[in-house]
Amino acid sequence: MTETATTTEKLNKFEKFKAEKDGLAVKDEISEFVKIGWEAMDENDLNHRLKWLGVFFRPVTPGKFMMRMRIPNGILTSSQMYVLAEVIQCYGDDGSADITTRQNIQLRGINFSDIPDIFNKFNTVGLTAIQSGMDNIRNITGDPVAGLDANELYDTRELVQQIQDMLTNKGEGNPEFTNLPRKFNIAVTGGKDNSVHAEINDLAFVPAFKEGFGFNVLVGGFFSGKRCEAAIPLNAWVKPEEVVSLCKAIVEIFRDHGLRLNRQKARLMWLIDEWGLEKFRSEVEKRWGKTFTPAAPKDEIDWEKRDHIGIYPQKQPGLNYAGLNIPVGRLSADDMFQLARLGEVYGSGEIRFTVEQNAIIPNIPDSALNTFLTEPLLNKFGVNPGLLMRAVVSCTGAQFCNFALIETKNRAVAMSKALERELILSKPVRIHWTGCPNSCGQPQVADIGLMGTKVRKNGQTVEGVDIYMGGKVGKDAKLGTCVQKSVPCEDVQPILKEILIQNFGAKVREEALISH
Ligand code: SRM
Ligand code: SF4
Repeated sequence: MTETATTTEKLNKFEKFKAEKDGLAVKDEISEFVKIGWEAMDENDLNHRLKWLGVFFRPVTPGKFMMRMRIPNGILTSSQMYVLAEVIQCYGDDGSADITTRQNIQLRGINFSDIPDIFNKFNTVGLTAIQSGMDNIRNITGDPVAGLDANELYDTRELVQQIQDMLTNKGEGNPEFTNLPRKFNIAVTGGKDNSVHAEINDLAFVPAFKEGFGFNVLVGGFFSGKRCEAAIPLNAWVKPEEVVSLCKAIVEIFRDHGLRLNRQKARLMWLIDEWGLEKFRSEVEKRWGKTFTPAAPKDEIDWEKRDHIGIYPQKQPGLNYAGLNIPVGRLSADDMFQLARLGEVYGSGEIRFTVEQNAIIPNIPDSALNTFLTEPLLNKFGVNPGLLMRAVVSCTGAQFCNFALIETKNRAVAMSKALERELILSKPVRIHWTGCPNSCGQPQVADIGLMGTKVRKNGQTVEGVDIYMGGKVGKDAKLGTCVQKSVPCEDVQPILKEILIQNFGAKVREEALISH
């Protein structure tokens, strides 16, 4: 138990239920819960503690649960993908999956009584969903083309796996980290284009040379309904072999000293504010047991961010990776079987995900490319999509999320298609939709971000958005800001059209002009 929590009498309700019973305790109780049924469960077990197992009760679809996996570095084998597809296939139209903005997969439509069996299936292929929600460390992101990219500086795969293994006790659950003050995000980037949005993580490692190759450390990045901050430099440079122990030290500091009184002020940056960066840095040094080497004066992020959509040669001669555009990350069981099959037949039995909610199939030989390109799945998930579709990102929204103020995913796809019909674009424009100020769809990193809100129109309350602009990713990443508030969703399309024309060089299609 933390200093902050024990020294106060006024624990918020989340701290109270965590103090009453450890989140991970539900691991041993799941068979009992299944026996009594979810309707009879204690409210905190159902709504909150199950998230320590990656199981989410969905008030919008009661009885149809969501499971959030952990997919370190966003990499799955085809066998793992088959298992995930089999899980949701049982639920007919209710079964679906989403690729998330953390290179991860969420499964939907899950019947509660099937959960123990599903965990057994996960075990057979080395999958885990442990500690993926609530006050735990989220999926650890890494470079999506790690080990494939001729220009990469560091292959992040093993390191990301090691961090996950340390924090989750190899996927079994780690009692040391079951009671953090709040969620915690970690990213490791190994390429020159910052493919993981390092700047919006609580802890991020970006490539930098000092005494050889290593990483500059960034801390405190986060989005919340109350406040959004880009991560700041810790003025520390570490060698790759020091990353795991430093992650441990920083997460321990957060666990033991993070602020817990007010849940809206509990992310790592609030502790850094309270202590000041110098004190935070020196407390981390003490916990780590080493003195920091000051940061390298410059990091190696000096490329524009790539979206990885298309066919690209790998550093291995004769091999290619294919980046498939999965609109807003939504997958059916059949799509997943097909992706797994494509990975197996054409590649090396591997599928990867990006933080833009797309998929990559690596290791396709030159000789197989032409046949690969004739696969029917590529008609749905193209390698050369329209310039808005290829970059659209959306959070879950009202279909499944009870925080949502608007429907997002269907709207995002429909509007991208409609705008592509009206406009000729010369470059991709990254439009991110998010259903509420929690910002899971990261509107602040987008060229154009749309954040769900409720607005008044003609005396009625209707779904609307606040519009963000100016987000810059990759080199010199910077967060966008709100430029227009409270636009009813039904009025958004013409406003986006105008923004695309004025700010992104779009031209109106002649056919569109004629049909007007
Ligand atoms: Fe998120 C809560 C979905 C990435 C900030 N997020 C939620 C919940 C769990 C709320 C709930 O219980 O319904 C959403 C689940 C809805 C559902 O059924 O899918 C949810 N968040 C998502 C996902 C699935 C959006 C997506 O469509 O991709 C992403 C899952 C990532 C993963 O695999 O773990 C997701 N969430 C993010 C990100 C983006 C990121 O990490 O880069 C953020 C902003 C960055 C950050 O956290 O600093 C984000 N989610 C939040 C917050 C605000 C956190 C805060 O400090 O206040 C909440 C609310 C909360 O935690 O209280 C939240
Ligand atoms: Fe739900 Fe809001 Fe997150 Fe969208 S941004 S998934 S609506 S919590």
